[in-house]
Amino acid sequence: MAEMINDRLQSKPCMIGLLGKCCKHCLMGPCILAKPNDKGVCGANIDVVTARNILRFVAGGAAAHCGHAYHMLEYSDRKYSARYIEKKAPRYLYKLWERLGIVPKIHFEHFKDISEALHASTMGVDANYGHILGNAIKLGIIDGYFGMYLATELEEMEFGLPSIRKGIVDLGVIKPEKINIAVHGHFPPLAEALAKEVKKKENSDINLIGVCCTGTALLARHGIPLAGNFILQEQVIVSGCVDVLAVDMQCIMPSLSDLAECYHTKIVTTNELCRIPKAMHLPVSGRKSASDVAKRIIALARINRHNRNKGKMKLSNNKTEAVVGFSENNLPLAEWAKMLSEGKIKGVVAAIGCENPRVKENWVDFYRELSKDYIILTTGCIAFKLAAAGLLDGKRFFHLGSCVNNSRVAEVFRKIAEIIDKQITELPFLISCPMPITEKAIAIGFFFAALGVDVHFGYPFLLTSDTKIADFLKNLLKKDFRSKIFVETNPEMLIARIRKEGLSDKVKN
Ligand code: NFS
Repeated sequence: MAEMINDRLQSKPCMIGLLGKCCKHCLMGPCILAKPNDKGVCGANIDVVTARNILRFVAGGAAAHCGHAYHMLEYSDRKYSARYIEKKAPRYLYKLWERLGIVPKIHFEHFKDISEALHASTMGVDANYGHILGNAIKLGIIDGYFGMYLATELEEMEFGLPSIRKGIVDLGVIKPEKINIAVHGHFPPLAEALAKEVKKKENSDINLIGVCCTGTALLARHGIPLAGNFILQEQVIVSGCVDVLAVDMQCIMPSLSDLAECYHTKIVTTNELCRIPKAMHLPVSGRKSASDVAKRIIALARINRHNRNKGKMKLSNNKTEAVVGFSENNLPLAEWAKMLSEGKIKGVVAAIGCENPRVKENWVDFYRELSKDYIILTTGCIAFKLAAAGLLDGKRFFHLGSCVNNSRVAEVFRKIAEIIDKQITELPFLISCPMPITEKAIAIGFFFAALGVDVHFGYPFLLTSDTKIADFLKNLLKKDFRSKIFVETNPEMLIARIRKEGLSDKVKN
């Protein structure tokens, strides 16, 4: 029997690495800088090492989101304006970023910025931690516009806008009497082609279900059931009833193919970047191949269904209804702006990001409590968790889609600020990412901080280290962006703090 995520959690995280005090960018190391005055063999001190680690984290996240947008551009053969950021960003912020020299300027040059970040943070290049952190904010802006905004926009052009509807989430959407095909990852072209196929009468024996962000995109656009988020991906196989699991890219556990060996599920990889040993590879490049691969996957699932092992089925009854499909285009923003001005709501909080299995605190209750005074927007894997808890009623909680759809959260903030005629930073908005896992989640945080929004992380990472970095970043953000990135791992402490201080006096902190 293959190990599962709970077994693997027995391997404890390295506390030195977690706090960014390990430098492994050259082979004189890895150097451990455990005490404040320790230096690496090259002489880099703890602040430089931590700052470089942060920059590399943000670069990794930006590379993933920009890669997503880039693959969408290739897929749909579209172009975008060389002045994309200038067109999308609020004017006053664009001017600020320009003054600080952190606007990526040239068409497609953002890929160069990402590789330059790796360059700058390698051994023997940028040794000024302040400059390194400025670079991290620049990559946050790149992540936001050339990653999340562009990917969302291209997906909407290609596959349509989401619409408000009821959907079903959780593992109980797997139907033993049907042929089950699951799609998992982040890049939706194949999943969209499958969604088209399963609408045909001759495919009424197929139950298409989603996992992670590819699944979230299908849920918002078509109401296709979402079986699970990141931490449930292995459980999808353990059901014993999923005949094909087609994966595209990002957040796909390499363990899936080992696990599938113990079950009948066929794993199919569909993106050139993402290969998994023992999986079948059927690459999707353009519209025609997406449709061809979708048909092949259906045929494969029909044959493979006969290989199910009845003795190994483990079905779940968990199923919850959730209202999904919100965006800046269909939310009552004028009404919210009025409620905010009149004090009828205290602010807007976006619960975003992953569900980290190392985090044991109850963040669901935190948002439940917060929703009494605040509107809660949500995206990504945490949105699944809130949906499974029955909170996504479309009244106080609003599901805005996958993680690249955090551009919609940014648009909601931008538009409300425009209606009230204030800057984003003057309003009680908060990005809350209680259980980050990936570099993408950190990059998203840097993007929102550059927009002037406070950003909460609920898991200790590089920023909690006792170096000068946390303070420097705090002051830099406070001075220029009037925002902060902070870590609070205890939901009760955070709720008490928000109750006491609210969100609008953040600028003074
Ligand atoms: Ni977001 Fe989507 Fe989930 Fe985290 Fe991964 S699926 S892009 S990174 S784990 S929320």
